[in-house]
Amino acid sequence: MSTGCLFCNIVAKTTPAQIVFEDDHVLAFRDLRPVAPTHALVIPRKHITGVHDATAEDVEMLGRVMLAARDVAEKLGLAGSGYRLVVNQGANAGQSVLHLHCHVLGGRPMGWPPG
Ligand code: DGP
Repeated sequence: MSTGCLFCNIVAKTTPAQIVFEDDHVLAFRDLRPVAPTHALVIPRKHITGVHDATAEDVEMLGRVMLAARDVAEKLGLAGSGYRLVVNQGANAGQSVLHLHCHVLGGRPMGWPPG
């Protein structure tokens, strides 16, 4: 828990969110500003600012985030059509919330390279 962290507050449920999945390690909820017909975020309960701050101790947590993202995509009906998982790191990637999160995006075709 990091004081003042928006996503820690969602984990603590002091800030409301539309939760779509949770277990002992991760939480998934709808993005407040969706950029695709389906847009959810998967976060670890543990506070870590981003993937660049992960260490070897975080290997299991990172795997859990990825598998939860897969499960969320399945639950939200994206498995058949496909989906994109995105982890933004730092300013050039547009990371705006400094608590590691994986975007689950789907419901429309997506271009490559990303903008
Ligand atoms: P990023 O730009 O990768 O740091 O993504 C942060 C995302 O978090 C962005 O898509 C909007 C979303 N977001 C910001 N504030 C809130 C909030 O209070 N609730 C929810 N559900 N999503 C939020």
